[in-house]
Amino acid sequence: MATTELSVINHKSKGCATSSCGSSQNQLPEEILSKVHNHPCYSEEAHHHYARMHVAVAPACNIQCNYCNRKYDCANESRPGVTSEKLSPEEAVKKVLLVAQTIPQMSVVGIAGPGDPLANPDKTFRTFELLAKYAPDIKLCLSTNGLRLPDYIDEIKKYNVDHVTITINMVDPEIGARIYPWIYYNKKRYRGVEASQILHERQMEGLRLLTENGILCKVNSILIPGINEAHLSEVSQRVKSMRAFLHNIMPLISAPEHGTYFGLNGQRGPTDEEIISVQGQCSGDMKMMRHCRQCRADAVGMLGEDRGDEFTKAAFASVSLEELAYDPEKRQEAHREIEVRIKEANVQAEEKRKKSEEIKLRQQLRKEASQASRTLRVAVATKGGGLINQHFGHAGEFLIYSVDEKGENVAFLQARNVARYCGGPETCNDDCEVLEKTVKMLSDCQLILCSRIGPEPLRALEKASIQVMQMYDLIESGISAGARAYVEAHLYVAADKPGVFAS
Ligand code: CLF
Ligand code: SF4
Repeated sequence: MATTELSVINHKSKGCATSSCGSSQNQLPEEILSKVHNHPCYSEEAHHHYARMHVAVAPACNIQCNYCNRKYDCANESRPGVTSEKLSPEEAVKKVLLVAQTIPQMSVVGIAGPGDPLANPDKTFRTFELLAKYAPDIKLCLSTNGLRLPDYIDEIKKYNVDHVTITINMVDPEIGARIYPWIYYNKKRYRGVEASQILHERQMEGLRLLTENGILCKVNSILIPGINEAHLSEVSQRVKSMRAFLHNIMPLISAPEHGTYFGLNGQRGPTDEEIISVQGQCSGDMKMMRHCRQCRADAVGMLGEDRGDEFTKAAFASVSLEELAYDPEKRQEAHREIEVRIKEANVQAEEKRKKSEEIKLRQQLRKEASQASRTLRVAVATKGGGLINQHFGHAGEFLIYSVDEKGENVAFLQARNVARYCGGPETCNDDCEVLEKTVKMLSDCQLILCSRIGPEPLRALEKASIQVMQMYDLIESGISAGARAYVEAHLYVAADKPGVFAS
């Protein structure tokens, strides 16, 4: 299969509902947007609405990957490199026209194997040539191991193939030697580190030429535990520096029955956690694709679905190319409807986003308000000496402090003068007006600390929801203890249990 879309498995990844893929269309330049807006792989949004199909016209390959065995084929398996039928270019185009009639949302035709498209250049470019003639509105895409990429940039441009995927699993040939046993290049077979060195240089050269020529390039990397998982962030940085558009980390699919070198030698695929972790390591430097479905080389339909069975050779064998009606206007109409749906979905999503931001903001404000209310304000009656040592009625001033609910962060705020409520045994308890003013003056405090208090002012303060504690203590430690007791009593009250205050 196309190198790229290679022997990796579907890995529990059917159905992607996330909207967090790095390939979101937000803030892309217009010329890029027009290239990706209906490409289901390059745009996470588009994959909900547009379909792709692969035509399996490229059986041969020019390298060997330890995770690939193209002889293994299972019609029920969604796995790169797997195909049920190989097609000639003419058959491929007939199939495309048939699919285009039936699935008008199919917007992209890719060649992704089952071998490497550029190891089969005649078939690959003949297919693209015919597609440009018979279905000019369909986007063309190819997926390659990159070995021959620098040789075919002109053809790729000529047929307007503006999406190319390169599978790059390493930028260090020592690591590459553990993935690629050999390559076949310039009529010679290379092995080991030398083979990977050549492959690496050709991949980098191909990527450079693609981006210089304005062709969008996605890089697929197969995550192989124990071999390249720690190396892929370096791959990501390198390809990003060379202006690759998107990076797709795909899990190795490895099972003995596939007959691959890795499968037969016990090389395991990554766990979900390992995939997420490596994607996370790479995402800081690179837009990540997270909705890949690791398609078969003959996949048809929306990503994650496979309608290949409806379009076997038998379905178009007896029909000529000319007989297959291609109605671009009908397709455009279908695409216009899709675009309207996308716009409506975007408006709804934007409204939802705004609502959820409003809710978040309100929650935040509430949280801040409740945190603020957890800072207590405490009034202290003192004769001096840093002590809580004054009778409430004798206090000519109160010192106002703030303290948090844990009794920490005691901070002096201000002193407030009051008229003495109790001038002595003769006048005590009979000056209602003074008491009223004092209570009002302290109404922003939750707690009053004093050495003693009479029953009349205690009642007045309780009525104003101000708690009082009688104590003789240093001011700071008294406030800390008082605040903790207040919070505890407050919880009791909240639980409908009698408070411990108001002694
Ligand atoms: Fe096919 Fe690949 Fe083109 Fe897409 S697939 S050649 S870029 S049209 Fe897409 Fe399939 Fe993943 Fe490939 S979901 S395996 S990334
Ligand atoms: Fe693709 Fe060829 Fe590697 Fe197989 S051996 S995965 S076809 S590049």
